[in-house]
Amino acid sequence: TGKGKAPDVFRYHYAIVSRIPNSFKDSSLKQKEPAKPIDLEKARQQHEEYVETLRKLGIDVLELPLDERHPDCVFVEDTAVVINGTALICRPGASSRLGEVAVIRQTLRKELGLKIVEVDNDKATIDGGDVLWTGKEIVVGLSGRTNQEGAQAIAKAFPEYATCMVRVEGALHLKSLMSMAGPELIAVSRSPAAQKVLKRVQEQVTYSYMILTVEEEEAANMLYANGMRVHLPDTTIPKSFPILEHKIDNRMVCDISEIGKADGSLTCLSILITRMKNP
Ligand code: CIR
Repeated sequence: TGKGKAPDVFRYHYAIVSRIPNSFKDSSLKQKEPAKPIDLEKARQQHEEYVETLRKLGIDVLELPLDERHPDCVFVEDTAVVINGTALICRPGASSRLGEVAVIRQTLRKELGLKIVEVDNDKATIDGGDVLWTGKEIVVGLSGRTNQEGAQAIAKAFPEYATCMVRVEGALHLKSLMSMAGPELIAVSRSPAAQKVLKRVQEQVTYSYMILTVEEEEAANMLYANGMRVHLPDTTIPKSFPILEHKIDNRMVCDISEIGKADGSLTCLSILITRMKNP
């Protein structure tokens, strides 16, 4: 599946990433109790390899300096949704993360010249990890981090696309359970939680998609950019790795096991941006 040239919506020229602060080790938010201890040096090394992977895809990567006040700042995906030259600045659902958006807003506006849209409802919360842009429409996960008011703000920010909402349970974000693996191709885990949410997605969407079923939940989050799929290594996803080897081409592997201990996934480590012609 997925041969041929990537359509323009998945062609990216810039990425924003944020370096990992020392506070990431002990103060980042973690779903699992007890949390596994994080090796900070290893996390930073894996992050550098992630940045290197983006550069190999021809993406110009802007690396923000680490911010000790924001232990989760490496997860930039949650702070803004960028589609078609417009950036919606999110209101992250975890209060410790609200302040992360300031530097992102400034970077998107000043360095990248994007049109900035703010959420105009104080009750709205949005984590970008709940926003699945399929290239044709937007699916918003209603999770512990993103609420209905947030989903409405997304629909309002991108009126040119259909937006639908699905309830997400048993996972941090919608994209913890599924992600784009190609044009019109959604990767999703076989897990009961993922299948339940997939059913809701299929009931709500306007367009139809092919499904790539993987085993482990983490395996369903991959980065589809510039015709490549970046996915996790066999050490993290032993059951899904052979499926990916067999079913998709144009693959690259990136290990973020240490960052994964704070629930990080491949998509959550960058904001990907397409250069618009004649802004
Ligand atoms: C958090 O709980 O907010 C972070 N520790 C993990 C955020 C991961 N974000 C994402 O997958 N989009």
